[in-house]
Amino acid sequence: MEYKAYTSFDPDFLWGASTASFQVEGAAEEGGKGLSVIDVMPKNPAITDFSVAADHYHRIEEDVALMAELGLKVYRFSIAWTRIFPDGNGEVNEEGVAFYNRLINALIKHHIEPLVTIYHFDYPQSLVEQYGGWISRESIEDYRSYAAFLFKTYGDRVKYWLTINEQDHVVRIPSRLGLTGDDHYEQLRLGYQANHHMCVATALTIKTFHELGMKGKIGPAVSYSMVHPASSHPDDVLASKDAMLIKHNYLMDLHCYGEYSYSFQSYLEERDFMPAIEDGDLELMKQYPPTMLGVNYYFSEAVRAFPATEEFPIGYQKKSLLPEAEAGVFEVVKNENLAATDWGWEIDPVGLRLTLRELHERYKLPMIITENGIGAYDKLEEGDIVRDDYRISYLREHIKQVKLAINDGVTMLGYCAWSFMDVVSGRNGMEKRYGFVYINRADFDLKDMRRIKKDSFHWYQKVIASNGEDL
Ligand code: BGP
Repeated sequence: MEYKAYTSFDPDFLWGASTASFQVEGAAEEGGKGLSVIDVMPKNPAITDFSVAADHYHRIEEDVALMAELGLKVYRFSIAWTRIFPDGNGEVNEEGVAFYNRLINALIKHHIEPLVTIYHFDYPQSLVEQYGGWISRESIEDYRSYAAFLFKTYGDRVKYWLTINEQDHVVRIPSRLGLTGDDHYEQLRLGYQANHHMCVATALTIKTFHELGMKGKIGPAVSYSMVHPASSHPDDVLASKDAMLIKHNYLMDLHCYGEYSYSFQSYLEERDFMPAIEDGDLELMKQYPPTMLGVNYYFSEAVRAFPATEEFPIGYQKKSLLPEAEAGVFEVVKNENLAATDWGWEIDPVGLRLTLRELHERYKLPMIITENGIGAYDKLEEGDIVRDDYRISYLREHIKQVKLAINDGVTMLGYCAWSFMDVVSGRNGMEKRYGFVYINRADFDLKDMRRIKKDSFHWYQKVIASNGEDL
């Protein structure tokens, strides 16, 4: 729909940018920090690890000054669980507590709202060793009590909280659960049990949030994007609806309604994936839903029907990091209408508007974009120039669609680009950059780590200063 009159962004719209602890901080074994599943992951010799990252741990004052110069209204970052509790439970590490106090105080001093992700992939390795981590029910209380500690310690200054980042990815990427071995089926089965525990832990944490009388909002940061039908053939349309369910909506239905929908339950039962559920679990989720939603959006996908055959029976999944094909359900295909990034992620700004509308219609929660951006091979030119016009154009087109979604009636609290500065990409090391600020290091050569403002920095500065009018 096109509009004659456009609503502008609210004057208190939160313009922001994001990072995550393990990708930005470095100092992986300093300051009393315990090991996380990320630190013990087998190293990929082709790409950089996370041990130094962007060295943010040693440079927060300098980095926050750059955030202030950019004009950020909000900065989304995650707390490394093992900086606070090196073993995931038990003894508190005061040095870690002090580090985040310094960061939060520096942000407040510059009038930047902190948006805190309680846990973003870097799960304590010790909890995996103690009882298997998220696949055990014991994980629920440890997460809740870690979150409660954060509320009590930082809640006087932090109003916006994200519970778990991209739970769906944690469930499907075995190393993020601390699982080893190569039994794909068993890992998936355990993944659904872990998923259930994470949902109960989220609801209990939201309950604690209310009981402590915390002001502000709380909810998960979900990876959610449209899955388009590859054609108007009804079988493809059905495949897209089913893919939306088993990729995204199953989780949102649990968080918001405490419900394994009938069709998702059938899907799980047919594959023998149904997790153990205790009495009261679903009621608890129903009673304590999120009060806001963080949305991570990079690309959309297109799917066609993938009928089960003798060769590909029900239960067959095409092996990839995230599901690309499921016999009897869907198969991801190239969308010929869209351009893609160098890593094949299809660029779909209108898909963002559709995503926000879909979420609004289904769950009616205020939302904040917690990640949106383009990974690229940025080039540092002489004179400290990075001409990232492709990034400007990607962000501009997506922000326009956020504005249109607001015109569609969606409640948006803010927009955080991924990422504030270059961080180590979750899957592709340092060669895939997302930031407004260039970090002068390569995959294996740390160089001088100096911070350099890219062209997109100056562009976003104007966007924020004009409250989204000057795009
Ligand atoms: C999301 C994660 C982020 C970030 C981003 C980009 O899944 O929440 O931590 O890494 O994806 O992904 P990548 O770095 O793999 O390109």
